[in-house]
This record gives sequence, structure tokens and C-alpha cells, in this order.
Amino acid sequence: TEQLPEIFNVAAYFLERNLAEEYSKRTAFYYQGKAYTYTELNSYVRRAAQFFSNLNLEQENRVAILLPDMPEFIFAFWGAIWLGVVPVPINTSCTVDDIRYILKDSRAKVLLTTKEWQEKLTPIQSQFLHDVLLVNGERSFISLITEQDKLQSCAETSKDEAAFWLYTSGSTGKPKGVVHAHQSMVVCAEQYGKTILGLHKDDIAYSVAKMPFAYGLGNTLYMPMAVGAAAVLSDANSIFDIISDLQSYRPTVLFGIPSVYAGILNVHEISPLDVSSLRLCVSAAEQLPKSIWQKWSATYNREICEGIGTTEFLHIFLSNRIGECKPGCSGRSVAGYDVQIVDENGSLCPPGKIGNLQVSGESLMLGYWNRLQQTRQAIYGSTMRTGDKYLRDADGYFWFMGRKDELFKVNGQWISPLEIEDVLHQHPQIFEVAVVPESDNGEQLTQVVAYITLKLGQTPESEIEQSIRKFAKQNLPHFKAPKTIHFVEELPRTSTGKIHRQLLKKSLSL
Ligand code: 3SK
Repeated sequence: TEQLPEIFNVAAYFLERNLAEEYSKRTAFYYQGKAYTYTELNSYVRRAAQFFSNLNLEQENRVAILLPDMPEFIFAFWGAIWLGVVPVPINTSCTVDDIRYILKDSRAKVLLTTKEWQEKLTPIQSQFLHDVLLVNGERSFISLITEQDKLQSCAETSKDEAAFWLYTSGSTGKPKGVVHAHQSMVVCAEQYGKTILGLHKDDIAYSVAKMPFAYGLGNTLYMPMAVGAAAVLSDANSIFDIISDLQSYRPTVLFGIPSVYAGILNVHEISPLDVSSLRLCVSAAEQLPKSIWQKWSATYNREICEGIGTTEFLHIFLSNRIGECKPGCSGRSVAGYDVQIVDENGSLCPPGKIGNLQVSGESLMLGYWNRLQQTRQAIYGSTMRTGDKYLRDADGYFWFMGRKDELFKVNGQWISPLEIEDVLHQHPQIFEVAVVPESDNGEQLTQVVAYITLKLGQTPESEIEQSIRKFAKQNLPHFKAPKTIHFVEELPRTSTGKIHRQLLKKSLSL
């Protein structure tokens, strides 16, 4: 990655590069069928910065943005950074309690949201919050910023100071504020967006993950901007909405998550997808089962380029490459990141041995806001222990084995729930599956439990259960075959769409 100057404002970096003649009239993003050019984007951002300045916001103050993906999100995000103010996007699928917590924890002075969310959050008990701005109130945010002059000069920020925060919602405990410096987005756009994906100005990006999630922020916001490409801001709420978006916007890059690839395949018979516009399909956020990769490639003749990242590194640091993908695998390290697997003593694991994943790279967060102990536990130097269990094969490909707290022992042998899920996924009637351990209180033995959702048109009858049990016996060592099977309507998910295994474990211990 290029050496950035000490005085560096990342909003200026991404906006000004797109004001050159050849980019200014190009579409920056589409929303509800309307195209916004880079010139319009620049103008709205500078007006938003002026508006925040009139509210007496000062450098380093925080502005919370609780919005679905929409233009106002983008104007406020870049407008804040332009002024040296720190935007804190909040995921609209967080619980009301978590949102209240984030508003207080971040000490946001201004909240930009919708009328509906304002009502849900009332009363907001944060003594720091001065203003609540609404995108659909009597004086809408757009009308307020439109009447401002453009703030011509950006704040002279340092490349190393906080530019924005993202809250990470672990499956346990309160959300943690992940503080990112100005340089982080540049590093990810260069190392992953340009180098691995080869994004270019004619791309149209479509992301299923929303912007308050680190994966979505890169996919929709700064990676397309790094090359003068366009992004779609989608308000899709279902698989059918996503399919309809893909048919009407005709993106070239689909940034998906495993459940969406599985969902599109599940409705293929009734709603086949025209993939002719797609040059690239990407998956992250969760392990993509091998069977979904294979079915996608057989059905649509497209490989899925799977990778994995973290909010702490902002985007993807392990990735497959198109033409060299291994299905069911996180791929190889992205240039610029040093990715290692180490044992409990910190010694490097040889190929084939499961260990702890640790990563170093320049997009690493500055730390967790006000969580010194958790920051210290996670980071040493520029290296972070991710808490994931991985093994590396002889070709240098990394295979995810589960979160540190997800592996469990049966018959004295370590089990990765993903390995069992991958096999069960190949059963023709299974749509999604999550495997968790259950302790048999009487004998203190751990057994394997599978939560299963079935494909469209299938109902959980004993014949299906028998067939799944038979399939598991044939394809798994006997101690890995689920002892108990629960059929459920849907699997619980975290606010970023990952299967919420802790909830499943909790429901077992009730
Ligand atoms: O979960 C992931 O794989 C991910 C990918 C990109 C950015 C952020 C995250 C958490």
C-alpha cells in the first residue's frame, strides 16, 4: 500500500479522486432506481460537513448513524469525516437495548435516524446526545443539508487518528466499539478490493451485508469509490427482493453471505436467477458449505470467491482467488497481511494441525473503545489473535475449524461443528444446519445435536429424519453423527447474519 502522508483525511482521499473529469459524471451509487453521480455525492458530503459544523460538532466528536443503506447514510458518514468528526454507524438489526447501549458508550452528540427508530428508542438516556436528526422528519436531513454552503476544506486529520467506529456484536457480552484510523479503508481497498477482486470503474457492486457491518461498508462504500465504480444501496428484505434487485440493477459483483447463496439456490426452480451480468460472486461473514459452492457453480457456472475478515481488520485478509478456489475453504492470505496458525504456546503449527489464527496487517483497529483489557488480550504489536481455530494445508490454503469456543470433544476427540454441518448439507432435503454440543447431565458425556431447516416444500416427517440419520451414519464417523435432531423453522442469527450458536447452546441448557 502507498505510503500515506502524516496529515491525511480519508474522506478527501476517496472523494477528490472521483472529481477528475473522467469520473465526475459517473454513477457513485443507485438507490431506489435513481442514480447519484460522484459530483452530486461530493456536493452533498461537503454540505453535510457544513451542517454538522453549524451544530457545533468539533473534531473527534461522534455522530451515530442508525439507518438502513440509503444516500443519507453516505452523506453523513463522509461529511462527518470531512469535518474530522467520527461517524459511528449502528446496525438496524441490533436490539433496542444494544442501540441504547451504543449511544451511551460512544457518547455520540448527534444521532441521525428515522422517525420510526426515534420512537422505538424514546426515552434515550444518554446525557451526551444533543440532537436527533431525522431522514423522514418535518425537516428532513436532506432538506437541511441542501440549504448549506459546501465546506470547501476538509479537517487536517492525521492518518493515525480515529476516523470512524464500528460496533462488533459478539455472541456474548455487550457490543464493542472498534476504532479505525483514517488509513484502514485505504489499506483494504488496495489490498483486497483492487488486488484480489480486480475492481475497476465499470463495476457495479451489490452487497447483501449492510454498511454498518464492516463487510458491507467495504463492499458498498469505499471499495467501489477507490476505483470510481458504482454501488447499489438495496432495501431488499427477502431472497425474492434480492433476486429482483439483481435482475434490475444487473451488478457485476455480488457480495453475498452463505445463507443468501443457499436461499437463491433453494428457490431456483420457481425463481431462477439470470447471472449474466455477474463477473464475480464473493462470500464472507461465515463459512460457506462446500455443497453450496458446488451447487452454485453447477447451477450458475460461477465460482464463489470465499474469504474471511474481521471488524478489527475492517475487511478480508484470507481469500480464494477466482480460478484457484478450493470449495469450503477460506483461501490464502491477502498480500499485505501476515496470517499464521499457532499453538497455545505461540509456536507455529505445521500444515494439517489445528491451531489459533493470528493476523497482522496495517488495517488493524486502533483498539476497542474504553476496553483496555480486551484490547490487550486481542492485540500484541500489530498482531491480533482472532479467536478462530484454523488449519493450513500443504498448498497454503486455510481451513476454518470453528470459533475457539465452538470446538468440542466427543469420545476424547476434538470435533469441529463445521465439518459435520458440511456433510449434512449434502443431504438433498436439508436447507441449513447448525451443530452444537449438548452435555448429557446424567453421564456428563457430550453429544452432537443438529438444528435443521428443510428446503422449500419439505416437512419434517419421521421418514426425513430417518433418511438424515442414515446419511450421517454413512458419511461421518459414528461419534460425529448427531444423536439428536431438531427441526426448526429458521436458525437464530446475530445482527450480522451469522448463525447464533450461543443461543442454540443456551436453549439446550434450559
Ligand atoms: O466476517 C467476515 O468474514 C468479515 C468480512 C469482511 C469484513 C468484516 C468481516 C467481519
